Amino acid sequence: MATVYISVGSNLGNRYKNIKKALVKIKDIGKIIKTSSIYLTSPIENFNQPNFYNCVIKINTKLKPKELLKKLKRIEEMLGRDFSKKRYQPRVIDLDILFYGKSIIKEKNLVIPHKKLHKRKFVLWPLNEIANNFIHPKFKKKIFNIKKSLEFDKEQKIKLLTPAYKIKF
Ligand code: PH2
Ligand code: MG
Ligand code: MG
Repeated sequence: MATVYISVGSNLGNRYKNIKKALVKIKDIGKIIKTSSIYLTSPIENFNQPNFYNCVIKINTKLKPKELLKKLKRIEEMLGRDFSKKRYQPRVIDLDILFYGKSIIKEKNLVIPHKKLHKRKFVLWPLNEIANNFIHPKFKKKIFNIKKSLEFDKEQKIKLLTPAYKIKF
């Protein structure tokens, strides 16, 4: 059994419902242990797209990393994600594996820990809520310390939505 952190994002259609639907589907592939609040975040990489709803969840799963990736892609597909479009376009749902236990994996289609998580407020803020003491297996730094290094970044906007937006399981 592995403990996995997954980043969940949506900026197309009913963002809250999309996240909720994704979590319902994720329950079929693992046990959801924790969910962060949902945050309203400004887009990064492609600035010319709608704001995102983002959260992070912690699950326990028996699936191996590759199998998990495949199932998450399948869920994105079931929710109507259009894979024909080029990168960084608005998406119904995006499910990214952040950490798979303490594993470090470098394969063509799967890099764990997620390559950019340490640069992204939309990952670190919700992640810090549920895993502030988790140690990044590559950088050997705790999440709350990585988060600190981004606190002065004024470009990336992030706002906590009301606690009512926290999805409980
Ligand atoms: N995902 C991206 C690129 N930019 N920006 C925000 N705020 N939230 C995201 O989930 C996000 C993004 C690529 O997956
Ligand atoms: Mg992503
Ligand atoms: Mg993705």
